[in-house]
Amino acid sequence: MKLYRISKGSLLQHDNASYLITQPWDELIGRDQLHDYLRQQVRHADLLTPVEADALLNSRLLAPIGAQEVWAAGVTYLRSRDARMEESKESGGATFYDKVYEAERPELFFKSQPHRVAAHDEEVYIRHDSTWNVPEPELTLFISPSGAIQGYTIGNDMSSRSIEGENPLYLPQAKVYQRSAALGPCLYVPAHPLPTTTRISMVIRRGGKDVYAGEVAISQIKRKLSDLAAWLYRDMDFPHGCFLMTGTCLVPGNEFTLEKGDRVEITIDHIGTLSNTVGYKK
Ligand code: DO4
Ligand code: MG
Repeated sequence: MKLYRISKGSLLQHDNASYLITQPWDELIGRDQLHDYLRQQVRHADLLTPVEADALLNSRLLAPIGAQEVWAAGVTYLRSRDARMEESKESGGATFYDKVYEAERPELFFKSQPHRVAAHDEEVYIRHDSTWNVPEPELTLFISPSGAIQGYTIGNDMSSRSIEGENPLYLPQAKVYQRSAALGPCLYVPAHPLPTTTRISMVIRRGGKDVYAGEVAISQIKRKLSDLAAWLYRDMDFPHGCFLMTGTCLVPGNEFTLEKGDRVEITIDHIGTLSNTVGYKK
C-alpha cells in the first residue's frame, strides 16, 4: 500500500481504493507491523471517490516525513566507490573509500532535518559555493523506532562533488544544506520486503533533452538493508523512527554537473517517481 502525505492528513491507496486518514503522521507511521496497522485503519477511514482521490494527489504533495531525521549510507555500490576515489585523488582522500567499501562498519552520515527536505515537485538546491553538483537517486528506508524496516520511499541525496573531493572532512558541507535532500512521492508499505530485482532509474532533463539516463537493480548493493538499519540504530534512539538513504549506484560521468532548471526524475519500481527541478536557495 502507498501512503501520501497531504495537507489534510494522509491519502492511503490500497487494493485500488483510496482513503483519507486524519491521524497525525508521526503517530500513524511510527510503529512496527505498519502494513497490518494501515490495513486495519482502512476500516475507520473515509473512502474517497476516484475523482476526490485524483484531485488530492494532483494538489501539492508533502514530503512523507514528520519529525524523523534523515540519515544516509555511502559507498554501498562499486560505482560510488570508484567515483569518490576518482574525485578525491588530488586531496589524498581516495584511499578511504576503498577501505569503507570493504569494511564491516558502513559509512553512515546525517543528511537532513525534516524542515530542509524537498517534497515531490519542489525545487532541490545546489550550493552557491560549489562547482560540481549531482543528484544521487537512492532507495530510502523508513525504519520504526524499534529499528525494523517498515516501508520505503525515493530519496535524492543531492551532493557537491567539488566540496567532497577537496577534502573528506568537508563531507557534511557537501551533503547537508537547504533542500539537499528530497523524499517522495509516497511512503510505500508492502506486506513483504522489496524484491532484489527492484530497479532504480534516473533521468535528468535539460531544455527538453535527456542529458543523463541510468538504471540499476538494488541487488547490486554491497550490504544488506537490515544491516544498514542495525548499524544506524547502534547506541542511538529514534523516537519517531528514521529515514535512511541507502547509497547511490548511478553517478553521471565526471564532465557532468547540474544546472539551474534541470529536472531530475527518479523512479523506483513499486514506489513511483520523485521529480524535482534544480535551483538555488533564495
Ligand atoms: O562518501 C561519500 C558519500 C557517499 C554517498 O553518498 C553514496 O555513496 O551515495
Ligand atoms: Mg549518496
